[in-house]
Amino acid sequence: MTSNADLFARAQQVIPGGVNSPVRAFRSVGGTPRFFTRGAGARVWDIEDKSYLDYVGSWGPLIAGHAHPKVIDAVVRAASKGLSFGAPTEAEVEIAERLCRLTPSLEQARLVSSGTEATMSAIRLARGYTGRNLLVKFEGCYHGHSDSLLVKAGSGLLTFGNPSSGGVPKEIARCTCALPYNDVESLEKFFRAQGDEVAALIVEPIAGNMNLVIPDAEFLESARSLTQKHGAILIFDEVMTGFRVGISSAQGLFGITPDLSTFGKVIGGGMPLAAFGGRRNIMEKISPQGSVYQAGTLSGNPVAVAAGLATLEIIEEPGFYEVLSARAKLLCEGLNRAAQRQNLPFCAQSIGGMFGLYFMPAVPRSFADVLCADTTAFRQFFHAMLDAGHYFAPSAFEAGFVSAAHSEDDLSATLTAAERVFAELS
Ligand code: KE4
Repeated sequence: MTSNADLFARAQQVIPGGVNSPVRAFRSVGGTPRFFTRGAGARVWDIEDKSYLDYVGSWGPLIAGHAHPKVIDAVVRAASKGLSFGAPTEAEVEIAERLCRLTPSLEQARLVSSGTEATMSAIRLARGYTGRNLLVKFEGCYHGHSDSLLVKAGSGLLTFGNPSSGGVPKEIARCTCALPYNDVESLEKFFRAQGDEVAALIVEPIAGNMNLVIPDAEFLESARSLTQKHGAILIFDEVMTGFRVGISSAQGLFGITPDLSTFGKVIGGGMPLAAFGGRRNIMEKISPQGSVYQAGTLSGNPVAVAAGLATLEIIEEPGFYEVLSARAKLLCEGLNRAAQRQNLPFCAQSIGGMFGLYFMPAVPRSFADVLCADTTAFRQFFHAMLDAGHYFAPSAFEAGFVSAAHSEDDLSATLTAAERVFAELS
């Protein structure tokens, strides 16, 4: 039988870092990534046929659980009729109609194949619509890997961004300003100085890429009022939060209407499908109707759309989010109680079907807070839980996810394992 280690050594010969997306390489937790062979419900199996309760769910898409019969059936039926046409299909109209029905801020939507494409396109659209260049993002938020978004804060609040990755030209980074997340005062100060130059402000309305950070309502309300006042486009990046924190996503939870939104993950149910959308008078600027070019060979791919439609039908079932939220809450409350019994500086919180685990005394409210977490303790927790058959995100700076397939018995098994691990850590 091939081992994970053997396969990882082989992979590193032909794939950079042995993985097709960096976080999978376990660099921040150390050790050998698990090469999965199959998933069913709340579980995945690796190449050594070891099974794990999965709290990553492919980083969010698997909200219905792995290989959900309805999703697999829809994918098989679509695939049996052909994989791709590069021409419009009825299913694309159906999913766009469903996205617009479920998300009142969407009057039109364009389908793409990844969250990166969705945010990159939404930013280009906002720049084309406003005729401005400046983009505002927030430290700790991740919106995919397009050049304008791989930018970190400059030396001072009102200075331009610097590239956070090799290969990003300084000239492009200068068009992006990275401000502190959940900091109203900084946001107001920036807009007072440069608000009329801003094309768009893009934000994770609930952050999940610095671990879970739930902002104050006032922060998002300020983003909404300041962009409105200065004629800038407010983009809610709901690639992770979309249909994850509730049927109306984060914008519904907070009652804030963005100008544009991006979606991914859940709407594809595990297949390459994402979308951007918003007000009709903005979306009409997109080619072929308008002057802002955007395209994709596999955009709206019928097999991916079939998986997405089946998933969106499942999440619309009565009581879906009540159960999902209750399961995530049960996990976090159980972890908090177990850590308290060991007097460990640990806390956990959830919102909808996503959660954050923090080796620190209180839940973080900012990127600076998150950086104070004990990453060594997280690393020890991660590997001890992995060895016990419970797979959490291999980074202290990622959110976790439960699915509708996680039963109370599954969560109880995870909490029993965590009790033992916390005792070892204390
Ligand atoms: P993709 O290009 O990976 O489909 O989506 C980019 C993206 C955009 N916006 C938000 C809010 C996101 O969370 C993401 C991707 N999330 C990461 C998880 N932290 C994907 C995992 C990975 O990079 O391998």
